[in-house]
Amino acid sequence: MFLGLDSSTQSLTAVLIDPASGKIACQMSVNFGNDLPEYKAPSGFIPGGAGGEVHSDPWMWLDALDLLFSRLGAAVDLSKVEMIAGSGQQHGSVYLDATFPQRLAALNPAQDLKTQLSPALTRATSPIWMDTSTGDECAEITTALGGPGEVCRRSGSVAIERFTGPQIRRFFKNDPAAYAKTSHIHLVSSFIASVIAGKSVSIDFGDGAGMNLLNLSTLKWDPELLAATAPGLLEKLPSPGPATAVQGTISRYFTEKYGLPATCRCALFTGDNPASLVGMGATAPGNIVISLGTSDTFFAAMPGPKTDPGGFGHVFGNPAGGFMSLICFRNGSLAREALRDRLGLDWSAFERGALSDTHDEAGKNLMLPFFGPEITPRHDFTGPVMRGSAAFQNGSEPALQVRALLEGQFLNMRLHSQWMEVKAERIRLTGGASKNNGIAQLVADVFQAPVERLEVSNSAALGAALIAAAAAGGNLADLQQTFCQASPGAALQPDPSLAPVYDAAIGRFAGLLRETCSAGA
Ligand code: XUL
Repeated sequence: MFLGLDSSTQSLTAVLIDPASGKIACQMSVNFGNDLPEYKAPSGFIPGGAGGEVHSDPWMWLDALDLLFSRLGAAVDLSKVEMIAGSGQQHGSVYLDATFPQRLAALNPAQDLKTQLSPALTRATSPIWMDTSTGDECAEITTALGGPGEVCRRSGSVAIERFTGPQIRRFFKNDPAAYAKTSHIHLVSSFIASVIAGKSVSIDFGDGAGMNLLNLSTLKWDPELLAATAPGLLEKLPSPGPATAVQGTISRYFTEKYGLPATCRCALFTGDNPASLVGMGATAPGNIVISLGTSDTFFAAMPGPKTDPGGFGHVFGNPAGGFMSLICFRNGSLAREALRDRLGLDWSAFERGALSDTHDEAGKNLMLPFFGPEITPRHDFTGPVMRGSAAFQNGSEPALQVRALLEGQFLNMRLHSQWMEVKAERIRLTGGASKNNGIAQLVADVFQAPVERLEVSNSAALGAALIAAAAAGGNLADLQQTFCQASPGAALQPDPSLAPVYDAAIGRFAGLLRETCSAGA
C-alpha cells in the first residue's frame, strides 16, 4: 500500500491506496479548526494579521501529524505501507536553527513531535500563500534583477507577494538576528517530509518553483535571485530534487509509535497543485484542470517551457517530469457567493440561471466578475462592471446576471490562459462549485471542450499516494488510469452553436477589461 498526505490550508489529509486491488483503502482528514481548536485558527491560519500578513502555526501542523497517524493506526493496518509521499500548501515557509537535524534524528516515540521539534523554530509562525505583505520586497527583488521579465525568465513567475523568496526577504529585513540564527528554511511540504524521514530533506522541483528562487533552466537555486533576496541564503536552503526521489526509510518515531513497518520508505513531498495535477490524471498535455474553490485555479501540464508575458501565470514543476502552468483567480466562490447573496438566490436557482433559462442570452451581456481586488488581472476592483440590456443592468432579471457572472469568470480564464497555447482536449473540473451541472456546462461551452468530473475529491492527497507508488517503481500513467477515473455519466459536451458566440464575446470582454483597468475604475 502507498500513503499520500496533503497538508493544506485547512486540514491534513491522508489517502491510502492499494494498487493490487485498484482501490482506495482509506481516506481521512484532520481539520485544523475543528480538531485542534486550541490553536484558534478556524480556517487554518491565525486571524487578524496586520498589513496583509497571513501566518499559520507550524506547531499545529506537527500536532495534526500525530493526531492523523494515531487515527489512521486505529482505523487501518499500516504495516503494509511501502512508501509515503505527500504535498503541502504552496509557498508557505518554516524557519529552523542548526539543531533541527539532530532533533529529527533523536525523535523519541514516548513524546510528541511538537515538544521535541518546536524549540528548533527561529520564527514562531509561518507565512502562508494568502499573505500579501511583501509588496516592497517584490519591488526590491525586481529592481535588483533588472525588471519583472528577468525574474520571470529565470523563476517562471514575476516576483509575487505570496512566493517564498519575497517572504524570506521580509523576515531578513524585519528580524535580521532571527534570520542569522536560521540554518534551514523549508517549505510546508519539505518540512513535513523531513519530519517523516527523520532528517532534513530536499525541496522538490514542483513546489520549489513557487519560491522565485529556482532557476527553471538549470533546476538549481539561482545565484542572482538568492543574492537579491537575502544574504547567505544558499546555505539555508535544502537542495532541489525530483518528487519521486526516495529519501530512505521513515523515522523510527512513526514505525514504533504508529505501526508502520521499519522497511517503509519516503519520497519527497511536492506542492498541492503539482500533486493535484497527478491526482486529477492530468500530467500529460491536453488535459486542463479547473478547480472552483474560494479562489479558482486553472492548471495544466505544459508541452514545453514557456512563461506568461503578462506576468499573471506561474510555471511549476510537473511531478511526472517537465513543467505545469498555474493561474490563480482570487474572485472565485467569493464572487459567486457575493452575487448569490446580493440577488437572494439559492444554488439551484443559480444552476437554472446559468443554464436553460438564459440559453438564448449567451454572450449578450458582459460582466467583469470582480467583487473586490483581483490578481488576474491585478486590479483593485470595487465591484462588478456591467454592460448590456436594461433588464440585465437594473437586475430585474437576476438569471441574466448569474449567466454574465459565470461567463465573465470563464472568459477571463480563457483570456488569461491564451499564452499557454494549449488546446484544451478535455477539462477536468474539481472543487466545490464543480458539482453544479449548470456551471460545469458553461465551462464546456466557453472553452468548447468536454468537461469531466472525477470520483475522488482529495486530488492532492491521491496524487501524493500515486507519486509514492511511482517512486517505488510503479508506472504513473497506469496508476492514473486505475485511480483517476471520471465519474460515469458526469461528462458534459460543449454546445457547438455557442463557439462563435464566445469567440466574439472574448474580444468584447478584453476590451471592457482594458477600458476599466486603464480608467482605474
Ligand atoms: C498557488 C497557491 C495556492 C496554494 C493553496 O500558487 O497559492 O493554490 O497552493 O494551497
